[in-house]
Amino acid sequence: LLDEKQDGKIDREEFQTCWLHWLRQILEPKSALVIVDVQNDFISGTMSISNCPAKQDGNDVIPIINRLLENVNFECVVYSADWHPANHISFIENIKQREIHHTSKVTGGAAKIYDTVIFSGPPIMDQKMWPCHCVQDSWGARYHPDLKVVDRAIHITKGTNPDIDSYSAFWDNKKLSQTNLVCELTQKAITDVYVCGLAYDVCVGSTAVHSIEHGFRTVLIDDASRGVELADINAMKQKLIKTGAVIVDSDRVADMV
Ligand code: VGL
Ligand code: ZN
Repeated sequence: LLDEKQDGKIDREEFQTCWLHWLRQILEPKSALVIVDVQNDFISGTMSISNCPAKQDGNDVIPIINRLLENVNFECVVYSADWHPANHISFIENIKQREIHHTSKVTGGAAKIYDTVIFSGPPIMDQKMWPCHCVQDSWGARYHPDLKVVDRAIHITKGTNPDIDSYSAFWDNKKLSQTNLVCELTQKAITDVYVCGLAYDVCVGSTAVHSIEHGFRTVLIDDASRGVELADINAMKQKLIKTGAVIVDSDRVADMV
């Protein structure tokens, strides 16, 4: 930049932009904590991750997240909730009622729980089958009662379209529509996004990937997240690192914010 000027000086406007704006942003991060899907059904309800292959316990994230909320001064706190209508495409219970052609990617035949099936279109779609969970307004869809919910938080519901699943708190799985999360974060001039919650390899990971795609510095809080399948958790970690996210434990976060 300096080399381009004959007199070696940068003009006032460049100074404003480069130094006051960008440098301030680098030196003064504004951080958001995004708490993904810490809902009853994922902890002790129909889709308890303790029954899932990795046999992790969703309860474990609650004290860690509560401690972060008490000890770290986040600019804003976001809670997301999986919020499905009863006829949602991801529920194995609905696979017959929907009367659409499907084949299991795994067996090529009738789908079982946790199978990925291909639904005939439009749009032709890969969909992992889950037990009925997080039905709108049900007990299972509520935040776990022990989770601290701070005042003036942003609450995001997702997965409300019966025909499209939505793992991330930003986009649905087909990227056909967005929640208003990116607008909310942009309005607050958020630079850094910290993601945690349930499930690591599904909604937490997807949210972090989309956060990076939106240009936020993105940090996944490892010990404040629990997942479904060990192989998928590890694959998600690799993807996150490759995409440019940082993975840390919660005791590091206070120093970063
Ligand atoms: C989730 C599976 C299906 C999650 C939501 O919150 O991780 N997983 N729907
Ligand atoms: Zn869901």
